[in-house]
Amino acid sequence: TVPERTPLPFFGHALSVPTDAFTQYALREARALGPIFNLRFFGEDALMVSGGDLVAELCDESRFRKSAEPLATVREFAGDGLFTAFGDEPNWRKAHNILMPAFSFNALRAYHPTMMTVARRLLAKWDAQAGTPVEVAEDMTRLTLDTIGLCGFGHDFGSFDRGEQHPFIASMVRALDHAQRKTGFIPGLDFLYARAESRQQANILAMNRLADDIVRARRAAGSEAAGAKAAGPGAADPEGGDLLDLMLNAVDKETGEPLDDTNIRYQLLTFLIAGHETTSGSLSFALYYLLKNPAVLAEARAETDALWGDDPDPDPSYEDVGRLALLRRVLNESMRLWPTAPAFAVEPLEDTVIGGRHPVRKGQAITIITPALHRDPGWGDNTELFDPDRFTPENMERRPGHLYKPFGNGERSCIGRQFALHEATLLLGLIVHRYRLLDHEDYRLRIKETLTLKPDGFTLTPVRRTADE
Ligand code: MNH
Repeated sequence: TVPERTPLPFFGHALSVPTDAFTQYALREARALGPIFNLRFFGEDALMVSGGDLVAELCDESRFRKSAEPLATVREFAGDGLFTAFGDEPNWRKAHNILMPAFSFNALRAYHPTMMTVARRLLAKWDAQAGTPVEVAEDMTRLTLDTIGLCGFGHDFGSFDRGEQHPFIASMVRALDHAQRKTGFIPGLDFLYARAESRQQANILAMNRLADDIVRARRAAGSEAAGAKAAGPGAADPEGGDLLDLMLNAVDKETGEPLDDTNIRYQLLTFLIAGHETTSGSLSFALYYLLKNPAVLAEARAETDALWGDDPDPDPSYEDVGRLALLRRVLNESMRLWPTAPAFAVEPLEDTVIGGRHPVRKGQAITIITPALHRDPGWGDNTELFDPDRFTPENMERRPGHLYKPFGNGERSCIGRQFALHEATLLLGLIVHRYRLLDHEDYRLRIKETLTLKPDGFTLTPVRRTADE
């Protein structure tokens, strides 16, 4: 009863699904086949859901929980880390309990000065490029990687001092790319993929080496300073320590246990990747939409001018970021159109029926195609239009819940949400206050998929504002 294209024998739909553009394919199929459709990969069914009513059901945590099954290829390096842990793996709750304090209100406040330090690095780079094009996604990745490195781990990636991306990024991009492609590998033909698999092992080793270096440095500094804060200069220093302190030293109040060394490594990779990759993409899309919507850009600039006047080098307070209401709506609307973590999966706790007529089995993975959900008719006409006013308080109240899920759902939703929103809003504020943005190449949006989404090859030219602009 669930709509489905005619499948091939054995392959099912595997040959028509592009693994390097899965989200865009699923978005097209959702348009053609409707709010629920089925894909088959080598005999396995994969339900794809994007209708608001169905998603409202799937977000009921008394009936469904997160499925990490589609993340199997990411588990090869992130193991039972917070993001990839199965619903019933004990290390999920343990790590959740231990790491939550790093995302408290007070912790976020403590990160703010470090976020400013890194934002200034980006402004310095753009100033120095003086009216020449910048590669947006690359620079946003420099910013978000340095930010999570310093805030979470007291580790300075120094990404702005490098012409090339940091080697960690090179390994990570290849590892994510492989994880994405592997979902389309044909069972039984392992020999075809042997070389790619051995390269993947090398990528994982390289990432593990960095994680181990970071842990070793902190343990050494910790024993030297005997209890004193180990964080380096410019590092954030929330009460109770940063993420790494919590990973290494805190115990779970429920079990009385700390994290084990293997799990600590998984958490490091998890936070180094999840802590920057999606924020970088979201910032890039937000800049794209600001560039293409001059009226919104002008309004956003007026918002920053109201706070910082013509001070060429403002020092925004933590509270200022909360006052950038339009820029927050710009981010929200950018993440509606292109949620950079574009899917999540749930599984029924028991055999059940969804939408009143589709039976689903206990434990069966059901994937929610977020960008398709974000174009549900519940959003009104013309869902392709960029309109930040969809996120005014009045309009948000008027809309049914569960139509907007850029950060996933429930207890397995994004732990870094406030961190990301603060970091991104702050940077957008500083950028629109300081620069005119020139669309020198009349950029046409193309989406690059590496499990997460980014605008492909997007460049713009920032030019310092003068007093009367
Ligand atoms: Mn984040 C989970 C999107 C920023 C760390 N994140 C999720 C999920 C989505 C998501 C969607 C749920 C996935 C699922 O159900 O399978 N995250 C985002 C987006 C941004 C983001 C769109 C930025 C914009 N995330 C961040 C940042 C951090 C972070 C920043 C860390 C500092 N996210 C996580 C972790 C999880 C997660 C850890 C897993 C949480 C859990 O399962 O307990």
